[in-house]
Amino acid sequence: MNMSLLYPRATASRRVISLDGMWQFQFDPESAGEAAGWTGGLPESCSMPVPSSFCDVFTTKDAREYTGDFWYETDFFVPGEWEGKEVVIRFGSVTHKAKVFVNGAEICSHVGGFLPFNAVVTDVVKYNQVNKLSVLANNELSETMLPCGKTQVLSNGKKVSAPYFDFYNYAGIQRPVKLLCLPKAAVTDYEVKFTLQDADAEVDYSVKTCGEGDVTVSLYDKQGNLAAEGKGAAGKLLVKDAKLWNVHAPYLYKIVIRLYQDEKLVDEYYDTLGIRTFEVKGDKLLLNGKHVYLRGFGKHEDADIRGRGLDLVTVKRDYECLKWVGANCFRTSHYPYAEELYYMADEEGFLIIDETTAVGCMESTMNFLAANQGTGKKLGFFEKETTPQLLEHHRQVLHDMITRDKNHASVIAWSILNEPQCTSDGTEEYFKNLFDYAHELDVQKRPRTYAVVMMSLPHTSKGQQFADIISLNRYYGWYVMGGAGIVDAEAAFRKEMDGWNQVRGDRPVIFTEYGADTLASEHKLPSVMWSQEYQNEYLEMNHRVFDSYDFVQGELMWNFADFQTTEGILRVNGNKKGAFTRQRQPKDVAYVLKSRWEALPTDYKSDK
Ligand code: EVA
Repeated sequence: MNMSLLYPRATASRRVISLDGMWQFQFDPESAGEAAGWTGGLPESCSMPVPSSFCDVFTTKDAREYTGDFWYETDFFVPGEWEGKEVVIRFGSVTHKAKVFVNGAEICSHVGGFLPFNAVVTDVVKYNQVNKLSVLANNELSETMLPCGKTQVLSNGKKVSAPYFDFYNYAGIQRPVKLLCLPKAAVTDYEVKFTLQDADAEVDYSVKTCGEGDVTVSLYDKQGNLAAEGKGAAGKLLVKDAKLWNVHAPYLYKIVIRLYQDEKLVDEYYDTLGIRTFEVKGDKLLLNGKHVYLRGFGKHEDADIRGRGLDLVTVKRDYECLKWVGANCFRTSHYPYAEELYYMADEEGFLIIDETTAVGCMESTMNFLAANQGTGKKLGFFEKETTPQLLEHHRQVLHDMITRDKNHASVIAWSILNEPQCTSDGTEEYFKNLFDYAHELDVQKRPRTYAVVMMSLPHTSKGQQFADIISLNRYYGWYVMGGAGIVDAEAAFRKEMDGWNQVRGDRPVIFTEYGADTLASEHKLPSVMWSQEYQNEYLEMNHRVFDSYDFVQGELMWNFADFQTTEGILRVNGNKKGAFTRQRQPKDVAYVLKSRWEALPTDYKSDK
């Protein structure tokens, strides 16, 4: 039960109580809290909302930039009638490390800040009483954990985060926390795969349970009518006249899984289920056998004050903006997002490229110097002494992401890394391990990809051989040959594309990033870099290039909205490549995208 990552649902056999709200919070810079007995109560705490990042709610720089251990604490009541069942506290995420205590007893720990985990507390809670939940968290970055980075110590002794990635290292309990009561014998997971036959669909399912019992699986249509039924932990459902899930036209069935012991119902779990197929065929992407051209964005979970904390208002606004601008797809750059977002993509008919937390796997000047001091030897990022540790963690993240997200109709592909250093020898072994593992874990065998950094060129990248879709992050006209040099940028871009055409085999290429920083306050005629006019010109140049290569099958602009990064000379209080501002209002470029994307047919380039 501990490992079940099923999204919490209240049913005849299950109870869910939200623990979100105002908790208590305290920094622990000396890492002394545990020894000092803080699990019995925080000595000098302040209030802190859950879910939220802690960083931007404070008004001092020390608090915002705090790096190290910190504590969250709340009280919760466990109903007496739950005795004899399994009681679990389910964290949507704690960034980046967590150790959980209940009534002072250590329950579990977890590493990785963007996926759920469970604390089974059946034997430690006091029933019909109030209990104390304490979480010791830590937000330090390292090279053996994802995302990669390191911690630096300032001359005043304070630690600060040095991310190897371009987004602010927001931390805290950033997603919902739920108290669950589950039956001892229960459904722990299920998976489905689809075959379409004329108007009908076959749903191959398999269900995992803890405890023996008889399983039934029922599929209901939107009106609540039974559409198909199966008996046994694995089997096939035949859905007559299946209504398919589609882009912007989603149809969701309800799947209900029941577990019986001696003909008595002991557990019931339900989920929404979209029936669809997705595959790469030659250089085309096919949804339900029909060609689809991707258009949309790389996104972030990022908003004013709450940082990376789940905020349903922002989630709703984002989907409204995505629909308005004519997008059909986004990438969860650079980490798996909150589950609520995937359910909404299923409901709204959006396609998701689901990305792991593998960002920053790149030899920066900083880590290169530290790792190779004095040796003069150039080591690749995947050839370090610590690489086996990183790989183990990466496998865990991939496992949990695919386990959590595999049944969403919206999820069409796995992005296994973002911009890794993939020109050195260690790349192949590291990549093969993960790309094979993704196929092993996913019964639907969704295409696997990773976002290829600028410096990785068609003939130097050792990673591209593993990708089912080649995904490029390219900034011709921004980081290179910007401004008046955009003419040369276009020529260099085309030259590189000709190179990809030589090595791609019969695979599609999509753009997972292209963009230019732009201040919503700036206009200039003629354009200069950072002005809205330049962002428009930059995009128009990129689109011209995309339109001239038929094997380019998607364009995900960087970024949907402006977002917070670490401060520095390359960023004006954050990354400003958004088509929308951080407050989700359109820049001029959003209208350029809207008129292009609304005019492009869904199956753009299908006949070529
Ligand atoms: C950028 N470029 O420079 C973006 C980053 C992103 O924010 C990248 O994948 O190549 C990264 O994280 O704006």
